[in-house]
Amino acid sequence: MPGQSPTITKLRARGVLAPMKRPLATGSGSVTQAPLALVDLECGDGITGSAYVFCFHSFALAPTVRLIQELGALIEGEALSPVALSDMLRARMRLIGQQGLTMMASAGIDMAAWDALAKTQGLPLARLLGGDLTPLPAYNSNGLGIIGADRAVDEARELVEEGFSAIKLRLGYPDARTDVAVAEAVRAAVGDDIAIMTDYNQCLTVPEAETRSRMLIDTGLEWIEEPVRCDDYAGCAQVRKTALTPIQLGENCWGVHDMQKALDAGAADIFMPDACKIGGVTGWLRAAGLADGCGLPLSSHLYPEVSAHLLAVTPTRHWLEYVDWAQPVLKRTLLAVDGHVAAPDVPGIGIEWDEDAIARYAVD
Ligand code: SMN
Ligand code: MG
Repeated sequence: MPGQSPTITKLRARGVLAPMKRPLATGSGSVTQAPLALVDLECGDGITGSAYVFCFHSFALAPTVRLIQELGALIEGEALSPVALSDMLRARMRLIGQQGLTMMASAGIDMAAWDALAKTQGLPLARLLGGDLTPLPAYNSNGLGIIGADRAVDEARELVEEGFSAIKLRLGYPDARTDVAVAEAVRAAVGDDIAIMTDYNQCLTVPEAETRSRMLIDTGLEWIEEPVRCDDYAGCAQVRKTALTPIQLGENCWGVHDMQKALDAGAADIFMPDACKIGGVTGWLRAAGLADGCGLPLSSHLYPEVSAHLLAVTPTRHWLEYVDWAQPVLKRTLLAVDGHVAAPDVPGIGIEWDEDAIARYAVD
């Protein structure tokens, strides 16, 4: 009926362990397979909203899938109104707190709900939100882990050849001199026109981070990401005082409330929320408002499929992080053209499951 939201009839979740073309060794552990919780939200009239949650560790996959399934009891029969649903789940989770798996499960549902809503209007999510499908500057964040200078040089060249003019190098070797040597080798291999982001994945102490950021200054890095523990906002602010390279933070902020605390502490020059940890599409839109308020450049973390839509409506948009980790279970490929990625011109986010692949990588 015109003016009425469809009703959510069924929430489904299942887990896959997808193979990664390039496993990733970071300063805080390795990712060799992509544990993905796949979410499907059925809303009647043949509309199903789909999204995935990247669970980081295989041990977190089954609990996340189970948690999403359990939340079905709270949302089945409700109207497909993503903001209202998201606020309802937050209120229902006040006693346990919306962090970790509770936030990831809620955000997975939120992304699937927005996908379904956009499909009911026959619009790409970016257009539903009032934006367009503009190509966004993207960096190739696949691979380039802690693999030594020789392999990093080869991989950096391959990543650029995939159509990108920006890549991300993971650092955090046992000694500072190796960090510098690897960064210099990669810079020499790709040349000065390629942007090189770096990521420490929280593995340094504050004094080490201050030293290493100084030692890396001549490599011309785009940013230094998560140099110290992600919730040590005061420590991060300290590093930022002495670093001449922008400090990037945000992938481990749980919701806009964490983001606000990080900003209040002066912890970052630039910010990169994770579409899931920030609270799905609803959380991202609130983060984009915060960033706009203080002129903070916003990049995305993982989830390139939905982030391409979200950055399209982010006034201070900066870089899209491109990873192909969900690609094995998706029918549509997000393509990079001249270092840019655009959201596809199809209804919703554009996530279409490859059911044969899902059957192959399914875990119970
Ligand atoms: C990262 C993300 C997810 C798993 C491992 C490493 C990394 C990034 O911090 O920002 O891409
Ligand atoms: Mg990171």
